Amino acid sequence: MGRVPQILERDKVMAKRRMRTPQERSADPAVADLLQYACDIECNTTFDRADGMSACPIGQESKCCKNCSMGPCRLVRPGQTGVCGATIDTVVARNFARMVAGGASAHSDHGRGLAYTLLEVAEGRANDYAIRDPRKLIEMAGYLGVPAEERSLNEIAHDVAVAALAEFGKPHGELLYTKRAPTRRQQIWKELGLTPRSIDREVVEMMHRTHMGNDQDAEHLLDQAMRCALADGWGGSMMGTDISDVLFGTPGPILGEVGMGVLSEDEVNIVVHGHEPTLSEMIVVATQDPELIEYAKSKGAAGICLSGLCCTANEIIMRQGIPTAGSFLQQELAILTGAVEAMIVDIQCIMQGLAPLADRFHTELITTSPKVKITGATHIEFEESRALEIAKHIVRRAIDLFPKRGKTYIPKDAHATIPGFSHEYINYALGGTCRDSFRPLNDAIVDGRIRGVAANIGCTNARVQFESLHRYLVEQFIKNDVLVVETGCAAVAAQKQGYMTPEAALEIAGPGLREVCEATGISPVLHLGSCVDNSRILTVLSQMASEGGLGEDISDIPAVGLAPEWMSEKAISIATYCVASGAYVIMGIHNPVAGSEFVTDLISKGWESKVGGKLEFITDADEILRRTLDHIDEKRAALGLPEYDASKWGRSGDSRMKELLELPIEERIQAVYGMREPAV
Ligand code: XCC
Ligand code: SF4
Repeated sequence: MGRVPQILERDKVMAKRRMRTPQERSADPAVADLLQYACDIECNTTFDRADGMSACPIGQESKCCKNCSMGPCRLVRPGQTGVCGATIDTVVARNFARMVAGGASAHSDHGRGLAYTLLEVAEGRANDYAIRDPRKLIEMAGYLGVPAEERSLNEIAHDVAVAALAEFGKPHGELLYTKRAPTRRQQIWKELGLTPRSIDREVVEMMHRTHMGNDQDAEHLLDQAMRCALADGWGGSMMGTDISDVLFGTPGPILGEVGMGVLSEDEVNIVVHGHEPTLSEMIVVATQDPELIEYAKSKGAAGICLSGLCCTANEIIMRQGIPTAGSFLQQELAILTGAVEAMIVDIQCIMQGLAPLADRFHTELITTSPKVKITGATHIEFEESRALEIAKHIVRRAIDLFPKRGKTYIPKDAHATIPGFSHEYINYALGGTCRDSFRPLNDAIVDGRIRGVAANIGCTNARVQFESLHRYLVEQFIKNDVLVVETGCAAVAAQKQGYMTPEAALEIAGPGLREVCEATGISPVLHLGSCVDNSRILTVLSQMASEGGLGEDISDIPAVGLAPEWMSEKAISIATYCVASGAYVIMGIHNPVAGSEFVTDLISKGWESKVGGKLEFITDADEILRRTLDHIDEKRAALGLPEYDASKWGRSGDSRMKELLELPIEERIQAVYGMREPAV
C-alpha cells in the first residue's frame, strides 16, 4: 500500500518534466489560451494525460498480440514469434485489420441507424422527421433497385430503407452501391475478389479471420481488410451520407461561424457532440422553440445558444448554419469555459474525461444513444418516435442549470465560414448556370489552373501540436494551386483559419486556383461534411473519372488523401477504402504497422501494384507536402497533361471578386451561391 503514493509522486515528477507549454500543445492560439486557463484553474485535460503517459512503444508499432490467453505476446526480438508461432508480419497485419474492422463498424452502424430512422419515417412512426430531399431518395432507389415510378414518397422511402438495411446482412450477392464506382475500378475489385458482399459480413469475417489460429498470411489478411473497408466507404458510410441528405436536406453553401467564441456569455449554451444528425437536428428544432426561449428568459438568460463539436458540428453547420465550437481536442475545453449548461453526446469520439470534468462545473453531460453510456453522465435515451419531445426535455434541463453558472472564460474566437459543398453543389457551382457538370473542374485540372486535389481529412491528436499539420499543409496546398476538400475535424481547423471563405482565395491561393475561385465564387478549401461524408469524396472522384480527360479510374486522378493528425480507427478504415479505391493516402502521427517491414511495404508498394493506391505514414510536414505535390505532378505527367506552371495564371479576365467581397457576407452568399437551391 505504502508504495502507491510514492509511485504517483514519482510519476508526477516525471510527467512534469515532459509537460508541453500551451503554445507547444496547440497551433491555434485560442486553444493555447484556454489550455493556459486550464492550468490556472488546475483542470486536467487530454494534453496533460498525453504528456503524463508516453505511448507504449510496443503497441505503437503493433508488436503485441493479445488475441488469446497464451499471450499477450510481445514480439520485440528479431525473428521472435508468439506462443502459437505467429510471426510479426501476421501479428502486425491482424492488428491493422482489426482497426479497419473497428472503424468500418463504427461508420456503418451509424449508417444503419439512419436507415432505421428512414424506415420509421416511412411507416409514420417518427413524425418529427420528414423527407427533405425527395430527389436524393429517388436517386438512392435507383442504386438499390427500388421502383420509384408512380409511387408515393413514403412507399419509396420504405423500400429504400428496407433495401439499405438488407445491404448490411444479405446472404448473397454484392454491395449494390459499388456500382457507383468507375467501371475500371469495379473490374479491379472483381478480378481481385475485393468487391464487398454485405457490410456486416465483411466486418464479421475480418474478426473471424483475425481470431487465434485462422488466417495467418499478412497479405491475405490485408486483402480482407481492404474488402471490409470498401464495405464501409461504398456501403455503410455512403448510405449514411445519402440517408442524412434525404432526411435533413442535401447541403448547399451556408454562412456559419467557428471557434470557441461562438459560446454565449448571456445565453444558455448547449453543445451537441458526437456524430449522428438524427439527435442534433431535433435539438436544433427544440432550441428554436419560442416557448423554450421564453423559458430560458424566465431563468435570466438572453436566449439559447446551440453549437456543435466534432462531426455533429459538421452535420449541423453545413445544413443549418449552427455554429461550431470546435473539434475533437476541444471537447474538454468547451466545458472548461464554465459557460456550457449541457453537453449532449451520442456516439464516437466522446472522451470519458468529460464526465469528471463536467463534475467540476455546473455542466450536465448527457448521453443519449442506446449504444453509449458514460459512468457519471446522465443518460436520457433518444427514441426517434418521440424525438422532439425528448429533445425539448433535454433543452429544458439545460435551461434549468443556467442560474447555477459560475465564472466563465470564453475566448474571443469566432471565424466566418461557408461550408456545405455536397458533390451536387460542386457539380452545380462549377458547371455554371445552365448546365451541371464536373467538366470545368476537370478542365481546370487539365489546363493546370488547378494543379490537383488534396483531400485533407481526419482527426486531431493530443500527441502532436494541435492543428499544426492541418494548418501548415492546407496553406501550402492552396498556395501551390492545389484545391483542398475537407471533412471531419480537419475541416474545423481550416474554417478557423478562414480558408473556407472566398477571401482566402484572394489572399492565399496560388494564381491558378485563384482564377477558378474568382470565376465560380468558391473558396479554395471546400467543406464536404462529416467523417461518414468522406463517401462524398469517393463520389466526387468517381464523377471526375467518368467526366473524362483525367483517365478512366480514381487512380489516374492527380489527387492525394491525407490524415496528418489522425487518431481513430475510423481514420484507418477511411484510409484503407480510399487506397482500395485507387488513391494515394498519407497519414501522420506514427506508423501503426512499423513492427513489420513486410507489412509497411505491402500497404505502400504492394497495394500500389495491386489496386493502384498506396498508404504511407509520414510525420514530417514538409515531407508530406513534397510527396503530395510529387504524386500530383507524376499523375499529371502520366495523363499527358501540361506540366504545372504557376506563371501562366492570374493575369487574365476581370475579377468581380473584390467587388463581391465588399458586400456584407450574407448578401455575398446570396449573390454568389444563392442562384438556386442545390437539391430538390
Ligand atoms: Fe472523430 Fe468525426 Fe476523427 Fe474528428 S475526425 S476525431 S473520427 S470527429 Ni472523423
Ligand atoms: Fe500469442 Fe498467438 Fe495467442 Fe497472439 S494468438 S496472443 S501471438 S499465442
